[in-house]
Amino acid sequence: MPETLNQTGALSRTKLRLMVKESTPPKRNLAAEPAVSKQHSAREPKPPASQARDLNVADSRFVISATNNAGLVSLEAWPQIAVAGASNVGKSSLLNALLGRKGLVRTSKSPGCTRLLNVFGVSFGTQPLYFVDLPGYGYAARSKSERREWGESIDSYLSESPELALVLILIDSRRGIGPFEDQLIDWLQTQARSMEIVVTKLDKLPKARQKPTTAALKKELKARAEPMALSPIPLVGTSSATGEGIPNLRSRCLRAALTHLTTPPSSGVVTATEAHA
Ligand SMILES: Nc1nc2c(ncn2[C@@H]2O[C@H](COP(=O)(O)OP(=O)(O)OP(=O)(O)O)[C@@H](O)[C@H]2O)c(=O)[nH]1
Ligand SMILES: [Mg+2]
Repeated sequence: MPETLNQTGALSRTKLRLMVKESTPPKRNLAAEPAVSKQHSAREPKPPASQARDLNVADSRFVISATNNAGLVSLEAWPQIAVAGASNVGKSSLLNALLGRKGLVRTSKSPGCTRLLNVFGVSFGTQPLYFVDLPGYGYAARSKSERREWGESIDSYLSESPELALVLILIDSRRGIGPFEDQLIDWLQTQARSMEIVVTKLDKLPKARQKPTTAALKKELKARAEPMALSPIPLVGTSSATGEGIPNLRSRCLRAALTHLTTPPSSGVVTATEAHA
């Protein structure tokens, strides 16, 4: 049984629940939709070189807020990219940088700023896609039930959205991979979701520490993938303040989106052997 994410970072093995309140729109009938194509990044074809080089960012805008997956039924069937990470890690700032519009996504010095699934639309080149800013986990100043609800809404979204092409897992460059990221990576692996580790706030590290920090994280990801015969989760170092790594991350998001659109529907979960085929 897959692990359920929670807001405290503690490991739990409770069943995934979908928090559908009576007031929310009816849940999509996922059984009637094409099977989700879930792939590891190792199988992704490269986008056309011109798209990777000359990525034009257009039409950035806020689209909708929702408490869970059921609240996203009105969206177009465009690929979605989720932005997950601890409170204050820099999710909303990263989105502003990726979408090329300062102030589009609300950021704050105080943790717990983002409390809903906030969806933003953008075109990378000619490809429209959605970015989904997830509430930060680990923010203790809310009530226990509120934190549980957040965990459940993130669970439902990450496990059930057929359009979810990639999950960006943000890690503060000064902190590294903690227990929650560990749990999130393991759980997303059981869901066979494509992931990318995004190291944030690189500018806050002394220049001489930046490369060694990302290199050490890459080594850690390689070590964790090896026993499962999987390719390591890719990693990109970024700073929303200086723009470092942002064009690279955009083209990686586009690549994941195109792969999601072109990969024939599969039965869902990809085994370690399939991921290496
Ligand atoms: N120096 C620097 N500061 C950053 C960077 N990214 C984010 N910050 C700052 O970190 C704080 C938190 O950023 P947010 O983008 O609001 O973080 P968040 O993860 O969306 O936070 P929640 O919505 O509360 O979960 C803000 O004060 C940002 O200005 C960065 O790359 N460099
Ligand atoms: Mg935020």
